[in-house]
Amino acid sequence: MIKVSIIIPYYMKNRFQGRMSKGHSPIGRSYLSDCLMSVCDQNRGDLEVILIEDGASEDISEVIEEFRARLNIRTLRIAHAGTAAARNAGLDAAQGEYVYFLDADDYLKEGTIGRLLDAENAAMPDLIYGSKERTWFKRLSYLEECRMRERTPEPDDFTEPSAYLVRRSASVLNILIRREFLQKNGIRFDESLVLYSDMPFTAALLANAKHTACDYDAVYVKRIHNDEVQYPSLDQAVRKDRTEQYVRAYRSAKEAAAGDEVLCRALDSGLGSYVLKAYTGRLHDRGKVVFGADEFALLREAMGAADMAAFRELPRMRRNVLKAVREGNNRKAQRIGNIVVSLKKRRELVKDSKLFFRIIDRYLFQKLPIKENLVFFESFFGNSYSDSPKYIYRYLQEHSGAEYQYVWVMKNKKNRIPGNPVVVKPFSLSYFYYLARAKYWVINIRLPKWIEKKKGHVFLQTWHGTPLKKLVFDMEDVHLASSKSSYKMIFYQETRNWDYLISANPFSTDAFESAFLYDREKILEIGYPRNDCLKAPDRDEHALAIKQKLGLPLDKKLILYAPTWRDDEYFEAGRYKFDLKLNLAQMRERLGGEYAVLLRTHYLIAQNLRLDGLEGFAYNVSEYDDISELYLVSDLCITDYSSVFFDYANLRRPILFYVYDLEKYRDVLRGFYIDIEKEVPGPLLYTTDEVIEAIEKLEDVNESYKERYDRFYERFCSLDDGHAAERAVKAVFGK
Ligand code: C2G
Repeated sequence: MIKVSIIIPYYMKNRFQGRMSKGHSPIGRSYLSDCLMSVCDQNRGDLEVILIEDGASEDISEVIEEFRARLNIRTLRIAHAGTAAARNAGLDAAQGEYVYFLDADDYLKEGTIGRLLDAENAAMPDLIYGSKERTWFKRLSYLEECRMRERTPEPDDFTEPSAYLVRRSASVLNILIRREFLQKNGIRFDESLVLYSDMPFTAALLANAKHTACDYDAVYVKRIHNDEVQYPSLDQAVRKDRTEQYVRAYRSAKEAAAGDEVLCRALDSGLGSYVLKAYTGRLHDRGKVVFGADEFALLREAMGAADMAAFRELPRMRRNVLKAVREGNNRKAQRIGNIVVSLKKRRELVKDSKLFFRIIDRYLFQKLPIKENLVFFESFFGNSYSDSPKYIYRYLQEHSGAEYQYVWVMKNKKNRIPGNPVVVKPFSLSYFYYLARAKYWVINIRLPKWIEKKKGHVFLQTWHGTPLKKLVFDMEDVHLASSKSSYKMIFYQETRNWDYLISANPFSTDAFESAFLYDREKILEIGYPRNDCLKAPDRDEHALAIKQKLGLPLDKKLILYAPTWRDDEYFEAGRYKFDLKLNLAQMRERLGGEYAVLLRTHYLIAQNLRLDGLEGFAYNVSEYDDISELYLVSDLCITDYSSVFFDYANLRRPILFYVYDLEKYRDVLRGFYIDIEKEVPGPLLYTTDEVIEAIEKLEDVNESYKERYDRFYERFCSLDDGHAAERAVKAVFGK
């Protein structure tokens, strides 16, 4: 006998048709896999899955086939008509004693259905509900995270179904609903609602249910979409009819509630939140609600029927917004709403010292004409004079020196840059001034989203590495310290400002196209200017001079250890932690006679690693400007997932991969573009011992990786011939 029919509507479509990220299977399919896997995890033989495929959706037959053997699964394909229609089709097909709605982009915690069923009692409840958690992450990461943390305690109103269920957005998710009860009361979804169809449905459930039961530990996991550009969720989608749909759903929910006091109040409180979002919140900011006279009239009418007692707990200003809407005074509502927003903004801005300069920039600098011969350079947030911007600058200086004026961003202004450019501190007044006036921007990292680029500016984005780790739109989950919700959207807007993007090889061109959703035509596939010095005829003399400048031993071989950063280990946005796992003391013991180590942390690492007791063996070169010069001085390189090895391979010197956290980094944090186990030009090592052994037997390592190295070199390094800066300058400056 089928106890529960799980109804899963599936509709996913990449809004960027034809520009599907290449790095992994389309997001919808991996969401669905997680969803179905979580149903398998329920470990019950009395479930049926009814999957309703929207006809306009991406093909998911492969995923379904994968699960056929493990799940009792039926599929229905319907015309594109929205979630309500799909769920009704599921209801018609269901055979279970209970029905249960699950969205294809969400998943269940282990044992959720079992727990809900355990709550069933002699009173034969019509509804049995559990709780919901929200996450940004795929199932495996979420489950891992659950093991590490305590759950938030049960809210006071959890056992009051009307109050609790409507407060959590009147959603039908995570409720076992007795099928007979639905049929007897003729409860179905209103198919004319594309958005908010849950609200009247849930209201009808609550108004008609005689008995309910619940279990807080039966958890439904709602996955928040991080890609509003390609895969916005219904909540994130921009829709003209949002308010009309909301008000209609609210009205019919009120009707269904049929005077049930708690239910009506919960619905009114939801209406209040919607109105406040429109006047003071994010929906308003991001244009998700189209908000004109028609919308106002609808909200006014709805508010007119609401019970003001539902808003008693709100702060006074917000209550006044609602009152003004109710009185039909839109201007007043907007005025108060704007005050609420500006107070909120002011609190944020007080903390932001750059604000004053930004205002001057907008009203003064932006109005000044662009200077045709001014070139603005920035590398790694002003941390260094380095990377491709440095080599492009040098080339320009040498070949067209007097024709241009140059500006460099440097955090430490004492750092001397050859050629005496103007040096500005990041986000200082002069930074804004020169950025606004310079025609050319040559930059290797992202700029803050509020930087204004005018017509006439030419932005050469050099980027900073051939990607091993997946980037932006190819990342399924975003684990960064910065905002997970807007990361992809902001990145997308930002990349629209890049007029040119440098790529070191055809592989990077493909990756950048999918990762940045960037137009191939604008990519300069010319090799990396930063690698010019690795192919320069005087590179050995140059290396010797650097060794002397840095006081490095001339009689030892030098090992460069240059790991990358971890997305989920941070103090705050832009300041990451690093846990040194390579045991340098042990290395000194066994290798100290022949070798010394240069430790180079990534530019996002905010910790200064101490090397006490390792003097004469380990040197911290993290502050040194240009890692390309460190490549030149070193005899071998150890890295992990950093793009460093793509560049280092230009020297054809040995590379070792110390990847103690490979599984987590690859499978949870980022994902890779290439198969690290098969394609990188050196061995993967997991302990300091293994690293030491590989160094002791370096000849053998070189021998066994020779062929792979050759293939790798051919694929990733063949454009780097020492003249990439020249090609960049010709393409952008026409020189
Ligand atoms: N880098 C460095 N020191 C390190 C690691 C990196 O100076 N210990 C520099 C190198 O020039 C490297 C660049 O920073 O190529 C980018 O570093 P990655 O470790 O690859 O990481 P990330 O900054 O996330 O960039 O397409 C490349 C990706 O964007 C990766």
